[in-house]
Amino acid sequence: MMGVVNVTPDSFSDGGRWYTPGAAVAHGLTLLDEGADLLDVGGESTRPGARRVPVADELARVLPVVEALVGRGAKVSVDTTRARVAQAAVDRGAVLVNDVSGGLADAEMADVVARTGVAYVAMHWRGHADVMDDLADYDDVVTDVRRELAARVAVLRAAGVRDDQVVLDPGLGFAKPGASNWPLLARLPELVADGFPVLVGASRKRFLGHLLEGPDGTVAPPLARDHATAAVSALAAQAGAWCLRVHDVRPTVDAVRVAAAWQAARAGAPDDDLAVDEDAARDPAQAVVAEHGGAGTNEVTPRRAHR
Ligand code: PMM
Repeated sequence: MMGVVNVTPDSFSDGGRWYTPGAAVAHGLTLLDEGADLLDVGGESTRPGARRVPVADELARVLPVVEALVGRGAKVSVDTTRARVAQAAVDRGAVLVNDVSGGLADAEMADVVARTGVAYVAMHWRGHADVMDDLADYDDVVTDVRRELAARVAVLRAAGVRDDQVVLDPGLGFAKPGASNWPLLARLPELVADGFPVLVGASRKRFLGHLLEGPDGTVAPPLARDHATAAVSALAAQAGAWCLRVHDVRPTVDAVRVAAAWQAARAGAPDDDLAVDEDAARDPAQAVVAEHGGAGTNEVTPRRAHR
């Protein structure tokens, strides 16, 4: 389970709430208490239409929070499309680089990932937030996303990144208008079958707001999408997702435990196992993160969690 710590004034989901370093760190610690295995610290909003943040501002937002959370024993990932920010965060103990551009925004990113050896999330992306709504033409969204992610993997391999560093993400909501997100979820096993751990970031996204529209057609606001997020997360876990990126951690932890218990019962596990096997009943990322190194080590091995 990856808990989101947005150090931004303008994210669609929680913009401004954790903008000071103190508030961001306190929020991260709360998410850990609620069951997050990893904290994803980001300093640039990717909401549709958002303008780019200067690199100096992104560094100033993210680095103190990464450093403080690593110092408190957290496993930290950095949500950035910039190689320079990724490198600086890894230097301060981040164990994963979460790049919503899959390396397309910064040609140096693959080299940083290869050199540092950290885990790397390559998300499906077609362009920055200010233009992505115009880049949403697909023949078949699932096939196209898988093909474009495979192209990113080829670039990573050519730069020397090992396969066991790589996690793939279908990029829900990124150049994906409302309805096109559902096939990506319903056909998640196809992406899982491509052989890399898969991260799903459905949390509070607009397609859930549309699903939960009121009778007068009002789109449900981001903070009213957490129950739907938990439901999607449970289904995604059951479909083979390795990691779920969420804002409100507790409901999703519970929902994923339900999915894991259900799956274990279907596989014929004895009742006792269902009652006591905490690791199995949580997201598999928990077990992986727990078994690798202490805070400040760069050891998260995505491939180990793959099922
Ligand atoms: N979504 C957002 C930001 N970062 N990272 C990954 N890997 N996958 C996502 O779906 C994703 C992401 C947008 O949500 P936010 O602005 O509330 O963080």
